[in-house]
Amino acid sequence: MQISANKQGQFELSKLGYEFNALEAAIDAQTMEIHYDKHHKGYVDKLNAALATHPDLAKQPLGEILSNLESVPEDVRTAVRNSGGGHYNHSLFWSIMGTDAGGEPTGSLKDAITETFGSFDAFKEQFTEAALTRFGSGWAWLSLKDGKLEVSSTPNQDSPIMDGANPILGLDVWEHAYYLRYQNKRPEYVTNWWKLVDWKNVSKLFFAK
Ligand code: MN3
Repeated sequence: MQISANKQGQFELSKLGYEFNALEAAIDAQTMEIHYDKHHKGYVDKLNAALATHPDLAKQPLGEILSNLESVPEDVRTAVRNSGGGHYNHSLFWSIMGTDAGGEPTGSLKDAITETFGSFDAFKEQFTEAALTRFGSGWAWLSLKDGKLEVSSTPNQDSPIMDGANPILGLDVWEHAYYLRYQNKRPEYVTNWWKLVDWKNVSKLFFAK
């Protein structure tokens, strides 16, 4: 997914394609508002603060910066990893959820999932397992790496893109993503979250590989 800074070299909070209350089937409006306006915005602000001293970096798309973290100056590397990862991951997360959602993918994405995991249900089980076994804060992912689909999880705001993969579906399992409605019941959040997956947008990321 392509995320670039504006002409002033500032990364900006990505626009939501729906209202805060649109995802009530799994995520309440208050959680959405805090998650987007406070958490995600915080990552964007901290990323911009880190890049302010290295304006040349902001000329690259965020995905390129994150896939070459070792070439980011050491004084801002951790900040770029955490806040740049946070901006990238959340931008993807908002984009793969929607109101016309749930069910299963179709077409080539469905075929690729079936070929890789055996069936859509087997994929869903593996992804859910990755989300539930990620200890503490992190993410579960479906990514393309070297042309193949794979399920993984990452801690904190790390992203598969830091490891040479292209994430096309991501689930935020930080407590801030679900605690107000679900408290400690992460499995219930994950079960409900599948109703929000907009497979058309996941397919767009799949084909953008
Ligand atoms: Mn989050």
